[in-house]
Amino acid sequence: MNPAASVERTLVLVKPDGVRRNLIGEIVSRIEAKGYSISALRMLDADRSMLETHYAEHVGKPFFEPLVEFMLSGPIVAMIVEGNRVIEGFRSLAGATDPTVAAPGTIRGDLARDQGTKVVQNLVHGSDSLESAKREIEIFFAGLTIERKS
Ligand code: DAT
Ligand code: MG
Repeated sequence: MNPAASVERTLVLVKPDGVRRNLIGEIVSRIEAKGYSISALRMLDADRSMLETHYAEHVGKPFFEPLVEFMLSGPIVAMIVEGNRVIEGFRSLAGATDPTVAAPGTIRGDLARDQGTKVVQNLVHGSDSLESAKREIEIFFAGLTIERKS
């Protein structure tokens, strides 16, 4: 535990399976119920170049092309979520990558399962480090400056 950690921002995506299954509200609700705030939100159709940048670490893996195709298969929702230790906290809310073993109580554990597809469909993405968060926020919210009056 590191209680002195400062406020962070993370990039959360509701993937096409989450949008298709009408789970945007459920996912947003879990994030808000945990106490994090949403500082930006948009729905979009990602394009291949955004996804190749976003998932650059996975280029060359067998699931890479199915992953990109899946992410292109429908609209997604991108959010900037803010709070102390939110990067780690959202990944904990999301649960393990493989929804079959993701713990009950997590988004993936409660709401997703193996569909027998080449790529795991697990409803959400969350940045895994400060560096990834900064990089990924720039992909989905290029040039956005967040200013709040209060
Ligand atoms: P996470 O989304 O939990 O950060 P990741 O970055 O390792 O997981 O992988 C990105 C996505 O690719 C993941 O959400 C689902 C898919 N994926 C990962 N590993 C996979 C595998 N071994 N087989 C099929 N799909 C996989
Ligand atoms: Mg990842």
